[in-house]
Amino acid sequence: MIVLSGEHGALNHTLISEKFINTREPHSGTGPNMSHEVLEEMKNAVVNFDAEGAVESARKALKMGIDPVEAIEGGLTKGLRIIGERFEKGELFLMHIVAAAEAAKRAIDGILQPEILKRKAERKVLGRVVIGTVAGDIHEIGKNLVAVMLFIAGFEVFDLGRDVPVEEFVKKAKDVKADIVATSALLSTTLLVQQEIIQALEAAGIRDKVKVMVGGAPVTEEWAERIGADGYGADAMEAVSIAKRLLGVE
Ligand code: B12
Repeated sequence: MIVLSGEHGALNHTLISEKFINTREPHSGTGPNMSHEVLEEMKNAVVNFDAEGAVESARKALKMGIDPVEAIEGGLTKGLRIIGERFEKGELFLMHIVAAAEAAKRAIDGILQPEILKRKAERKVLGRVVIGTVAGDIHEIGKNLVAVMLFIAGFEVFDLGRDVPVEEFVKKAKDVKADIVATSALLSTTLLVQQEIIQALEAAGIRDKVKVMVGGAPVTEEWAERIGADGYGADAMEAVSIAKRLLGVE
C-alpha cells in the first residue's frame, strides 16, 4: 500500500500497469475524427468557461475509450493555453482565467483523475518523490497531474501542495529520505525559487542524495541545466520517464 499525501488528505492505492501509462490511443469504436471532436469539445468548454460542458465532454471522452491523460493534455490543457494567451494579450481579465481553471479542475477532479487512479496494478515502489509548486506560486493543475502520474507509475508521492516554502521541500526530503525532489513553477518570477531549492538542498548537505526534477510552463531544458537540476519534463508523461531514468528503474 502506498500513500499519496496531499493537501486534501491521503489516498490509498496500488499501481497502474505500464500498458496504461503508454496507451495514448483510444480503445475501440472511436475513429480518430470522433476522438478529435470530443477533445475539441473539452478545449472549447474551457475556453468558454463552461464547467458543465467540460464535465460532460470529459464523461463522453471516457465513454468513447479516450485515455483520461490524453483528455487532459489534448483537450483541457489546450483550452487553458488559449486562455493564457488571451490574458497575455489583454483580451481577458484574471476572473476569466479563474473561471477557465475552475472548468478544467471540475472535469479533472470529478471525472478524469478518479479514472486515472482506478487503472492501477500492484507493483513494487520505484522510489520516493517529494513534489510541490514553489513559494509564491499557486498554480497547481499541472503539478497535480504530474503527482498523479508518478503515483500510478509506482512512485511514493509526497505532495506538499502549492506556494510551498523552500525549507519545506528540504525538510520533507530529509524526513522521508526522498529519492527525488520535483518542483513546479508557472511564473517567470517563481522560476528562481527552483534554483533556491537546489541551493537549500546543497546547504542542508543532501543534494548528493536526491535527484532534482523541474517543470512548469516557462521551464526549459536550458533553465534546468543552468540551475543544476538533474532533469526537466515538459509534461506529466515525460515527468514519469525522467523520474524512472534518474533512478535507473526504467
Ligand atoms: C490556470 C491559470 C491560473 C489559475 C491557476 C489555478 C490553479 N488552481 O492552478 C489562477 C487563476 C489562480 C492563476 C493565477 C495567476 N496567473 Co496564471 N495561468 C493559468 C493558465 C491559464 C493555465 C495553467 C495551467 O493550469 N495549465 C495546464 C497544466 C496541465 O499545464 P502546466 O501547468 O504547464 O503543467 C504541465 C507541464 O508544465 C508539466 N509540469 C508542471 N509542473 C511540473 C513539475 C515537474 C517536476 C515536471 C517534470 C513537469 C511539470 O507537466 C504538466 C502536465 O502536462 C496559464 C497559461 C499557461 N499557458 O500556462 C496562466 C499563467 C501561468 N498565469 C500567469 C499569471 C501572470 C498569473 C497571475 C500572476 C495573474 C495575476 N495578475 O494575478 C496569477 C499568479 C498567482 C500566483 N501567485 O501564483 C501567466 C504567467 C506569465 C509569466 N511568464 O510569469 C500565464 C502564463 C498566463 C499568461 N500568458 O500571461 N493562473
